[in-house]
Amino acid sequence: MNTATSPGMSRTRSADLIELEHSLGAHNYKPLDVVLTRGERVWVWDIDGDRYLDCLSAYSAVNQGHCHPRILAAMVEQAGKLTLTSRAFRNDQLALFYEELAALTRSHKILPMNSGAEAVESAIKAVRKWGYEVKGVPEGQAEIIVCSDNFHGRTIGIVGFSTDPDARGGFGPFPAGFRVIPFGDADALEAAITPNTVGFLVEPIQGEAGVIIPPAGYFRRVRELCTANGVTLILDEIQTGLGRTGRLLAEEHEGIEADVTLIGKALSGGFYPVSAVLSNTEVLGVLKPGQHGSTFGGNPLACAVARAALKALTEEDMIGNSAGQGAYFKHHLEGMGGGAVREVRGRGLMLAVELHPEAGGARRACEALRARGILAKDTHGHTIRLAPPLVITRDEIDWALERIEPVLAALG
Ligand code: IF1
Repeated sequence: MNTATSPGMSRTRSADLIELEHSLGAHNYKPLDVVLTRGERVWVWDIDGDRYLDCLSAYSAVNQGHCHPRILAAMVEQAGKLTLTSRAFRNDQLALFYEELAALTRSHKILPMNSGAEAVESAIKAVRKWGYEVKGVPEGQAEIIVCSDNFHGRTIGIVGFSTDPDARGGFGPFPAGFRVIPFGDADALEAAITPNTVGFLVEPIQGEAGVIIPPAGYFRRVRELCTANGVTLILDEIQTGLGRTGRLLAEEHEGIEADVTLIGKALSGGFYPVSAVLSNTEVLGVLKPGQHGSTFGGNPLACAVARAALKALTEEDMIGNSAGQGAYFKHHLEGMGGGAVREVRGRGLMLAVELHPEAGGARRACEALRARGILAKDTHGHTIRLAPPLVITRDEIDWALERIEPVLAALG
């Protein structure tokens, strides 16, 4: 009997897989109980054959859409040629990856890594070293300023400066040298800067915090303060970058340029972990042979995949589509809710619907959306994040709106 064509059998299979995961895996996630097996563009299918519109895009890693054919072809081709050399030797993809990424982002130096957290850690290392060697900070005294409600990853260094008790609690001791200020408050930044401040690490829009957009003009003042005080401005664009907000980088909305920009996630279109530290100053120049590295960072498979992912993003106008469809989606979300919606926030296709506290919670709303064929993720209790792949069409947004409306209306 073919389980794939028998609903009864595959329901059992779905339950079996969930049970197996539960018994063998660490319980550091509580996913929706949908077991996905296939994806194409904005759509994913579970093992029962039910189709869903993906409104999470793997936290913006799948901006180009699931299984994008050009990225797939590049991956398959490169996988059959050469996958990993380590950085002990050179490969013929790395230089081209640098060339294309530098041209696109107008960066001077690039450090390739794998995960987003590794890019963040790498930037912290480079900026500290730059502080000692270039800025002249006394050894061991470098300070980095970060924001409350930040999300930059899961390593010890990073969770050490998280303000989320779940992310940080029980994992200490942590590295010193970080100072936390409120997000969106340039006066707080000015007050926190000391002669030992080497960097300010911040998300252009706070993602995990619930798609929080800072006040207009905030980043212009941040840029001025960093420049005036010799502080490296490090923008974590791991989630906001690569078209998600309707521009290549979210910094463009603010009319500023970071000194160091971190990208990851969609750099591979979801095929492979690829991240990078981009630098416009000589910050990355302080890293000398033997002082930093990664077995997989800059490998030819990663580079070939990333090159194709960047081409798909730019040549297929996904960034323009993100801006246009995002504005349309947001406008229509704002017009619905039957009282349950407190606020709709976002830029491009990085959107969030915040519910009133009495509306019964965003997790419940996401379960209801799932029952209607939409996969979305709750955050912080009352916020639903909506971030479909950037290839979504007007018709597909209308399809989503038709299903979101009754769910929000039923929340009361
Ligand atoms: C998980 C959130 C999103 C990020 C920013 C660095 C990283 C991330 C701005 C680290 C990663 C992910 C990781 C994912 C949940 C997720 C997330 F809800 F936690 F905040 F996207 F909204 N900087 N974000 O958003 O990148 O090391 O994971 O490659 O399950 O932890 P990574």
